[in-house]
Amino acid sequence: MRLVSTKRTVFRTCPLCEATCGLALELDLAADRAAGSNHAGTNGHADPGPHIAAVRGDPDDIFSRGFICPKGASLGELERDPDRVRRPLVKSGGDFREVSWEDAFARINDALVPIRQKHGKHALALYVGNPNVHNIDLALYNRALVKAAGTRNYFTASSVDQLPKHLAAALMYGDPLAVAVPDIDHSDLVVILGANPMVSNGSLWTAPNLPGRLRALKARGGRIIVVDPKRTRTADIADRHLPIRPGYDAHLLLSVIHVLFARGWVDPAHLAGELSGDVADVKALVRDFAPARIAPLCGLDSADIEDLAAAIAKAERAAIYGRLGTSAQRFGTVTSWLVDLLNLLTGNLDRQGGAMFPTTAHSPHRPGKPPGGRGFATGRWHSRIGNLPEVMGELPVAILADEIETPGDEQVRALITVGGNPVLSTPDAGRLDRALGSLEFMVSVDPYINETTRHADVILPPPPLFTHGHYDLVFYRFAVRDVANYSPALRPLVDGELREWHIMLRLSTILMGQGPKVPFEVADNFVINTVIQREIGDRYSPLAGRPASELLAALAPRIGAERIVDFLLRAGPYGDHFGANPDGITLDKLEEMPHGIDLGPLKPSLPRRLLTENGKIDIAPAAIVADLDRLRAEMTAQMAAESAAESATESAAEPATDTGAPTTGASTGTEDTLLLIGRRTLRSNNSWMHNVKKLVAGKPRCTVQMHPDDAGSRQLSDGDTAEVRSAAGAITLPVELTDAIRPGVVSIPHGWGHGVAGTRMNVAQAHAGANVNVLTPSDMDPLSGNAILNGITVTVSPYSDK
Ligand SMILES: Nc1nc2c(c(=O)[nH]1)N[C@H]1C(S)=C(S)[C@@H](COP(=O)(O)OP(=O)(O)OC[C@H]3O[C@@H](n4cnc5c(=O)[nH]c(N)nc54)[C@H](O)[C@@H]3O)O[C@H]1N2
Ligand SMILES: Nc1nc2c(c(=O)[nH]1)N[C@H]1C(S)=C(S)[C@@H](COP(=O)(O)OP(=O)(O)OC[C@H]3O[C@@H](n4cnc5c(=O)[nH]c(N)nc54)[C@H](O)[C@@H]3O)O[C@H]1N2
Ligand SMILES: [Mo]
Repeated sequence: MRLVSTKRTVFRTCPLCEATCGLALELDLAADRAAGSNHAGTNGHADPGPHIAAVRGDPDDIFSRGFICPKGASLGELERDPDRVRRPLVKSGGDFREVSWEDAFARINDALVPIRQKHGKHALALYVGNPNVHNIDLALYNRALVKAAGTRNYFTASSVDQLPKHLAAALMYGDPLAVAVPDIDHSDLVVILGANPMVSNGSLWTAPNLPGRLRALKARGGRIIVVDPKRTRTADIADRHLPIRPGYDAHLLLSVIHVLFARGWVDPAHLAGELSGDVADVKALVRDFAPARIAPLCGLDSADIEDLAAAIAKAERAAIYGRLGTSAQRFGTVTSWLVDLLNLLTGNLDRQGGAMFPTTAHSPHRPGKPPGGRGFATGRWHSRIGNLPEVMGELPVAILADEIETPGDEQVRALITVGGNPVLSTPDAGRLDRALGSLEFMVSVDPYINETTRHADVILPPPPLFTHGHYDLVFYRFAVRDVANYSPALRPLVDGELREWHIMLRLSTILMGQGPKVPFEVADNFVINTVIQREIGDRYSPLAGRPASELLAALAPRIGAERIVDFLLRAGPYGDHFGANPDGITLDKLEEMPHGIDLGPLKPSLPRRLLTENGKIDIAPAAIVADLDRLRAEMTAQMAAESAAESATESAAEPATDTGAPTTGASTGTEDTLLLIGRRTLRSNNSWMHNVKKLVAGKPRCTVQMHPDDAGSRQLSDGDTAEVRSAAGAITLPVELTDAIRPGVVSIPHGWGHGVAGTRMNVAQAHAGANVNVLTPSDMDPLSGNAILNGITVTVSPYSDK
């Protein structure tokens, strides 16, 4: 670690989204000193620096080649934010007061230990949010906290996001992390369902400058097809846009597969010998899904479905990709399975230019291991409320409020949130907000006093960005090239700052009953030893049988998260294997390569990486096939209801209203209901970057977008205030007219609703917006437990406050 001494440029991988762009940060020490002597912010502390004077894309970054987005460009403002929490806060008499770390942890120990003694370990819940996967401290030490807590009530942002994708992968390949990504740089066709990578920069598809990569695909004669109820920026650059009715992607894909069978276009090619389950069984499953029958449900023409099938079948190399709009909806797991199935049945899975499974420099290296593993199971435990199965060790966050509010043994009475804002990001948010207010004790590890953390009794702030190293442990797993890039810490901690791995270990030892004073080294040595033992105990590891003490000595003097990263890299496929492969990667070597190292394009990896019990791909997992019954039942009911409605009105000339499906079941839609979907905007990152002035400047972005026809029939004009109401609640916000959205559908972004009392986010307060999750009922995809955030039945009407 070097101290900053002059004005200089440093290179750092952006930690904000999944694209892992390289940033060139210009640091200015003089400005640091000036800021330090001039003013302290609302948090009572000056920005501790180094001061980021300018942020540019790093043109030499081996992966992003200079690309940057508005979020990355505002990293300086974000770090300097005077509202940020910089010292531990404890609530007393309703107000937060700064305390020392010792006092904060003592308070937590005194409160949590008795609650768990009296009511058991399940009385404490954990909620872990999105930034945990963008941060080595949290990503690597989460496990210690979860184990120490031992609670079944473990919740994460995954159950409002991508759990269906993991579950489908787990059931097909035995591995929830076997997420296939479009090999965009070599594809001839990419079909994008329910994702808007031109704005989101891609998700479970790490490809910095995705806009540029999509354009390059077109420039070499490739095609893009987008399936989305809205003509998004991604749809704008596509060759074809199919404005599907929300929630009908599964139907569409079943129908596409129907066409493939009908036309004799099914050919798993190189994977034909790796399948468990009969392709003929899939054919039987899609028998009822002829385009003529399915297209009206999807709000499309049957020719659209035929054309889509033909485009995929005819393309030399195609990749089908589905994201949030196909995941956080009522058939999330079924749809995620169908996306992979379609890649598989057209020979596009695991081959160049198709959908491929990334390998990373830090993933376990197991040469010589035959395909197969232990398989995958859900439901190792169930929730107290609703008896819902655990999936990947977690329960659906949609039941958190219920677990807090429903009296009984093992009722949730205390909560720890780590880098999450569930009051804005999870369903039935109004209820959750009230429920958090009723907790006996709450701790938040977070840099803001926001809508969620204002309920905390203790807030523990992360230290500034520059005090910790960054390596993208999570998103390189989904990257379209094999890359490695490490950004070291730039300065040591100053008094009053604590690394988050320390915070996690402190909380862990408190929960293990060892009190708040166990030396960090002791707990940390335990963690690294667990990691080392797991590796050397695997007979296929390049480190099998090596003495732990030798490896530990070679990692010195690193400690904490960086030590674990070094270990994972050195044990990985390109690692130095602690001397056995002397030219291999170590963290020291990466530190000398500020623009990263490119380890090449994606390579086929099946059947080697399959972890199913029989080492084959389960093409039609039983649990998913069973859920198709729900889809069929709903479809039958809906078709009956729609044909009844049609013959009742006899009016074929009114296509503008979409009866849709209600919150989950079959249609009860009436003339004036609309279907609500979500969106992201370039200058926003979920809920937590709205306190940066330059990101919220300009026209309000938290609007309800609607088609002019839908607005007109409701006497609404552009800019009017509307009330949007659902079974769960109501919000008011401005109307934004756009013909980009499908009639019958409205779109509202999430992460807004900052106008509540008791927060400390002055800029966000002034650009409050409304909390869309007040409208989302706590319904979920039954297989994964993922919340249904898209396709919510709402009414929209003019609002008057009289
Ligand atoms: N600028 C910015 N970037 C971000 C984020 C951010 O907040 N801002 N958040 C990050 C996070 S946490 C994530 S998970 C990713 C998400 O990245 P994406 O998956 O690209 O997510 P969205 O941009 O929300 O796109 C979802 C799309 O699904 C469409 N949709 C809604 N319902 C349906 C449906 O039923 N069927 C179909 N086919 N489409 C539907 C919506 O219209 C929308 O265009 O973005 C990440 N990147
Ligand atoms: N209606 C609707 N709801 C949605 C979505 C949608 O499309 N529509 N999208 C969903 C998706 S994909 C996601 S991922 C979730 C996100 O849900 P959450 O993860 O609950 O929400 P975020 O807004 O990402 O909250 C991030 C929190 O972490 C804090 N934070 C930021 N950096 C750090 C750090 O370095 N350390 C710590 N300890 N804390 C930090 C921030 O202050 C903030 O409180 O929202 C979901 N909710
Ligand atoms: Mo997300």
